[in-house]
Amino acid sequence: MNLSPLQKARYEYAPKLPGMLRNGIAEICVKEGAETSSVADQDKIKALFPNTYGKKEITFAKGQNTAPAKKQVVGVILSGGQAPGGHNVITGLYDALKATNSDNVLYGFKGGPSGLLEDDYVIFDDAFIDQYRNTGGFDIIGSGRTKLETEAQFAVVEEMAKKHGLTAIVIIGGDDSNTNAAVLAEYMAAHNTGVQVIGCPKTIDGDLKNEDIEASFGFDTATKTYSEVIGNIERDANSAKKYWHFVKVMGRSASHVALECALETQPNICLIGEEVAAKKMSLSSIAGYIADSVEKRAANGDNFGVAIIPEGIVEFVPEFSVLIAEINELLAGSKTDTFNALPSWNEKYDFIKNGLTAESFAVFDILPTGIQQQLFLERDPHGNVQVSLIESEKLFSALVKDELAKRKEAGTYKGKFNALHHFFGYEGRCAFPSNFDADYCYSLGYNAFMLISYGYTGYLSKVSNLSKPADEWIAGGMPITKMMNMERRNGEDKPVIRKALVELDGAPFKYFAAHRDAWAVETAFTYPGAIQYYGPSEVCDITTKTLALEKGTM
Ligand code: FBP
Repeated sequence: MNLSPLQKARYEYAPKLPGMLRNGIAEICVKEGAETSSVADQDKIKALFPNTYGKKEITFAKGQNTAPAKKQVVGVILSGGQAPGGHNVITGLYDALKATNSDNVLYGFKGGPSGLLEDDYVIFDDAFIDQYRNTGGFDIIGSGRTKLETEAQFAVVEEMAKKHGLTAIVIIGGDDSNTNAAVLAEYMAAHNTGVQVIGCPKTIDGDLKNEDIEASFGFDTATKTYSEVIGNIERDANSAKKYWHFVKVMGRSASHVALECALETQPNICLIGEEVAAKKMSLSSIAGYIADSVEKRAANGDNFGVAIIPEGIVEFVPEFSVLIAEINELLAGSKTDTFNALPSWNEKYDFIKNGLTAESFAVFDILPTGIQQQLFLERDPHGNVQVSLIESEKLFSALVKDELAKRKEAGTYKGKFNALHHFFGYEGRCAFPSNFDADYCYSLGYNAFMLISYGYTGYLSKVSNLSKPADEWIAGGMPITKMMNMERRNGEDKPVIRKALVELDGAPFKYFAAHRDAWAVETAFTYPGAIQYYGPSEVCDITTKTLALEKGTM
């Protein structure tokens, strides 16, 4: 295999563990804390998880290892979207497992949860693992979005576990996958299988976080990657002084990624979906807000700027959500065929006009034709509009252009507006993990094995105190049921881990809100540059601004 110099160097990088895990396996003891209860709906969650509810919070410490000697055969899966550092969770898990007993075995089930259902796996050895140390991507075993959630699937997993003699399963995933890990743990306990289930918190979106989980892995690297490129674009904008750049960044629903990139790069505009929903903003009021910045900057002779748009924004705009719901209804069942049979866009347009309420049609009608067509042509297998495919960066720049045309006519705006569009998503999901993510992920995996060897199940691997240097990090575990509440999903009440949206009274948003009016008018760009892997710690080991603000260290 041809290796880049950085790839070679990263193979040699020794990830930093929390201090209490550094003395070797023989000197890791466990301290049990208080019993836990779920964040809400305690009686209902307790009834659904009779075997795994209410367990104790645990932390590891330096001291004699008292875990029972037992050969461990562990299966691991990667679930959902890629996030930098996933390989290190697996290498950390492998190293702890082999350091405990060289006869222990680690299976990697391929392609996500489906690998476990279809018995598609590899057995890791040193040579295999060493090729993936400190590298980005999930290509070590692949990932997938199959949901592991039905009794029938659990029964298949039980069979697989029996077949391979699995003692534990580690699920590396986001809020949904870890919710399902908790349900699987309960199933395994209820059926006396002896198979433990441990989760690890992953997602670049940053929306798996709560009072116990300070950050999901991958968020640090992905946001640093996007911020590097946004900073480069800002510098280009400030050099050429002729374009407004509309940059969409990933984040399926929550706007944490956009907010962190804004804190890193100080753009003129950053929309936050959660604020849009709270203020019930309309598409035209958002366009007006951006146009105000364009107009003020133009008055200063600055016909350029940068606006960050979160991927999930449109679902937070109340009138847009109503429009989507009406379109889904309008095309339900056989009505899709009727619509598709109409020969021209003009006829389709009339069909839409007759089918929508006047309010929703008014919203539809201000959309650029390309977006209107996208809403009707690109649908998911259930016939629903695929909101994630909507090019919201183009949508908002078009709406701003229209608004500026009106202002030009009214004589208030005299500038030039040339927009360019970007979408940064996949570019950041498989970057070489930053030192933070390399260390954090390796620690999560190592720690997951410690939870297994001490016999815990239904726990999330927890590494906290993350705004401090790694030797001060605290390793332990938290019962997943503690993070759960009941929510209505697909017409049913379900126990789920609550998705963490941007908190409008949280420190990161407040910091942004306190500065954005100045950023909207001035050119206050900051240029974070590329992730640094080697060099002074204050350059290489910095955490996200979101974490620093949440922890009060910035
Ligand atoms: P996870 O929640 O599984 O971590 O994935 C998040 C994400 O990266 C989103 O930001 C994005 O909307 C989505 O995945 C894209 O999914 P896909 O890889 O299936 O296109």
